Amino acid sequence: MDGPKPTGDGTAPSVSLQPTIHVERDIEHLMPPFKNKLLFYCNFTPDNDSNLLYTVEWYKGYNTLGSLLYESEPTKFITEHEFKIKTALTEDKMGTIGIHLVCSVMARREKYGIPSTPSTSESFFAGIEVVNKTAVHISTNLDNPIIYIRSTIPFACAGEECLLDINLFVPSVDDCRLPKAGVQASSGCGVAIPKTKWDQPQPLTIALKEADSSITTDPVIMEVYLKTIPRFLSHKIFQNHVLPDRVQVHLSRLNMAILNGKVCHAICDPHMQTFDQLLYENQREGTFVLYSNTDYPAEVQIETKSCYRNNNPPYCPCGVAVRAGRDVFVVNKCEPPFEVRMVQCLDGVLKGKVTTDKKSFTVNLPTGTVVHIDNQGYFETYGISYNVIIEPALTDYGHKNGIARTKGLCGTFDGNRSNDLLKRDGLFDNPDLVNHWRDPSSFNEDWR
Ligand SMILES: [Ca+2]
Repeated sequence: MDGPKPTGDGTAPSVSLQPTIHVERDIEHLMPPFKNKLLFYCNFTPDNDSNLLYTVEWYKGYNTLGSLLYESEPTKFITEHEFKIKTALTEDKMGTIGIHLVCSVMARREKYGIPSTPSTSESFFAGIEVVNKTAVHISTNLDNPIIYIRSTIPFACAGEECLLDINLFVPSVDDCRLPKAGVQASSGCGVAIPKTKWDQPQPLTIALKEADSSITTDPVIMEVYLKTIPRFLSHKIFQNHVLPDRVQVHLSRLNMAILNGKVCHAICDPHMQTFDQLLYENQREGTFVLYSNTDYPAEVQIETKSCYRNNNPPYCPCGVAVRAGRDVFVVNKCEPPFEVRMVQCLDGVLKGKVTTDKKSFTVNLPTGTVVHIDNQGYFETYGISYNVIIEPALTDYGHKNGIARTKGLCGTFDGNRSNDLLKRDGLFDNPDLVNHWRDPSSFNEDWR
């Protein structure tokens, strides 16, 4: 027979409520004293029996129930709004952000009746978290790593555009072991969360603070913390808060080893070698891009001529132009008038960086790359031939934003020989078809 179920019959209700935690910001108070607060609701669908009384308990805890933060009075579920207000966990009872919360609901038939088995929510992290929690790796040759910071709770501050600033810091508890190099946010001090986009992950790029020359062990592992700004008066629970997630950063200089013995060369009569030591030939006349750094404005061009000026092989490099910024150093011994000079010196970055020894030249680029222009003299009747040898630096290695740091006849310097014959259009010649006596099909022409 239908009708109201009896209450107070001494039995516990049998309910399964599957509560979930939701958070809201109370009405914003934008004038002092700011009474902004967060409200956490334990949402569930009530049982068909509208006479049941529910007790909502709030715990601090992750997977297990920790300390009790708040326990509501046994409350009837009459309207959802009223019930939520009466059973909500408020910010003042939470004490701090950056904790996990669990809510638990029990039902009774009367105020002092026997409670049902508690229905417990999944834990909810109430705070600001690092989304990608795995260690990040920094070296001079890798793209700077990005971590994402996300708030799971809204905050109050004046203006639609207002932000909550979170700063990156390295604790100085053990200065002796910390590398001087260190890390920093690539722009500003950290990351800012916009009020209106509080639940959207915000990227934070971590960069080396300075050159890694002071890092002597490999790798150095350090922990970096994130902390909200010291004063956030409009919503104080957000101020001076250290995020529980730490970011482990691995600083590495292991890449010094990758430079060992790696040179690119064009030696008479141009026998070519890329940085990754692919050998090929360039038996043709013209001006070619030998080396270009895609990250810094540095480039080396060579001019080749038939060594005996008879339009037949062999061909010899007889001219070299080295550009860094807007400075250009030129050696031209291909055709008279011969010249060796700084044709342009607008930035002064090559000033004092060209040394001469017995008609040979060494150019030190700001990138650390060294260009040797060695006089071979074999064909002096017709001009002078040079062996051009480039010693790469760490700034030449690898890729940045998906783009190889070097291009040109020296190839892409990344330890992978198979991608060395990269052309301007992004296509490759087949490295398997070239060797120390055979030209690639179109690679050389492409860098003319
Ligand atoms: Ca390569």
